[in-house]
Amino acid sequence: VGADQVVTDAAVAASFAHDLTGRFSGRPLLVVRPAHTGEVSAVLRSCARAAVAVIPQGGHSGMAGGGTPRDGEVVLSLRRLQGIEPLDQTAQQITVGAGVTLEALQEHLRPFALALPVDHGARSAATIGGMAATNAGGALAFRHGMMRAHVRGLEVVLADGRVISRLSGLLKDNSGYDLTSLLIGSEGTLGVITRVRLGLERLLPRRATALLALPDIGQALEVLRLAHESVPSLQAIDFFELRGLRRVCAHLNLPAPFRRDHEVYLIVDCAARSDPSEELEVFVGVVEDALVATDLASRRRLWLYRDGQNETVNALGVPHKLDVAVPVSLLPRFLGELRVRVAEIAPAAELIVYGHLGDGNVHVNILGPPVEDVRVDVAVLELATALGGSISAEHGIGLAKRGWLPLARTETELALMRALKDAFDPAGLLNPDRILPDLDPG
Ligand code: 2HG
Ligand code: ZN
Repeated sequence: VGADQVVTDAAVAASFAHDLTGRFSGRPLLVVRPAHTGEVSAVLRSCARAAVAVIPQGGHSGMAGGGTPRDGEVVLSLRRLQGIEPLDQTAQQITVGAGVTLEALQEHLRPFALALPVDHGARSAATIGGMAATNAGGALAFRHGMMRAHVRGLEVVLADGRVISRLSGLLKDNSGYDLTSLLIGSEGTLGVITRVRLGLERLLPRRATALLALPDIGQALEVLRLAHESVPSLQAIDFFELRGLRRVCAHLNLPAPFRRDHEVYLIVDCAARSDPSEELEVFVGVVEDALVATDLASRRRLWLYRDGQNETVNALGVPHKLDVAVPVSLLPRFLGELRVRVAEIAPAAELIVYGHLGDGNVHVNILGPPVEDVRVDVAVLELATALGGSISAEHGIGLAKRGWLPLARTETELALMRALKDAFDPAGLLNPDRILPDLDPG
């Protein structure tokens, strides 16, 4: 890759070695920055020969320790894989290098009035390769699905350097097992994604965003029901609470959005061919207060109250960060029991909760208890599981939750996952110990 693309200087390597939450960090052996698939393949062959562990890394905006090195691992940074291939306007698809950021792709596609219908607050850092490897979700997922729904093909380098490439973009391809699609959501444990073919959607020109104030989460579900019934332009419906709002306003120096406080807030995003704000009138009478914006700058200002939550929490300390999902109708019960359990275990803890209402994805952030004290983590994951939910909605398992995977998966499923890992990476050098828990010695 050239000597200048191998970073051994500890101070420089450190910038690849600390995650956003402040929870995970390591001292990598080195950071290597290949520029194309051939170089990725050569790097992986060398690492296999030397039997060193490799951790593939994109924009490093993940929150589960899936992309943060531990001591002695080689960071394989994919950020230089920046190619954007010509847009296929007939198929409405595009192939891009793994290192292209979501924001760069959005800017590239805007003049064509097209977009990848996956979006989230980390758009300036997150790369398309990393988003495919983690099956990224975000606020549009309840309407458009997660990354998996939009990946039409992948090029992947295996742990021993062999390359598989399925980039023709066929929607219909049932010629045997769909091997590359196993890579989606595999968090760098099965292979390294180098190119991604994406299906795109037409950008709808007229937009409206509403910030709605509500007395409780039960009423938020009533808004969701109404939205499904009579707001066909709905693209996103996220929620947050008063405690989080107060923290965001203080941290980002924002004015309170309404004259008085409310318990729960929803941010609703709509897109259509003609002005969708009229559709929002259906909420009058159901909400306690509302603000509506149609121009980009005002819409962004409203979203800051929601998208600023993650940054604000991280600035307050190292949180216990639990990304879970529960069936939407059980959200009031989940949030009620969550508060009781956390108060029992850690009475002084601060609980900041927000997330994606439409798909029951709750971001539980708990500040106060030391990171090693995992009693609150266990309580949250067990509660979500007991209600038929998931221990990881959109952030993945990484290092953060591998010990708890048996809560979510049966022995049979875990055995199949281990067999897949062995088939793809028999020496166990790719992102070792991420996702899969240690084998029970008994
Ligand atoms: C979001 O929805 C991100 O803001 C981050 O998924 C979630 O801060 C979090 O826990
Ligand atoms: Zn989220």
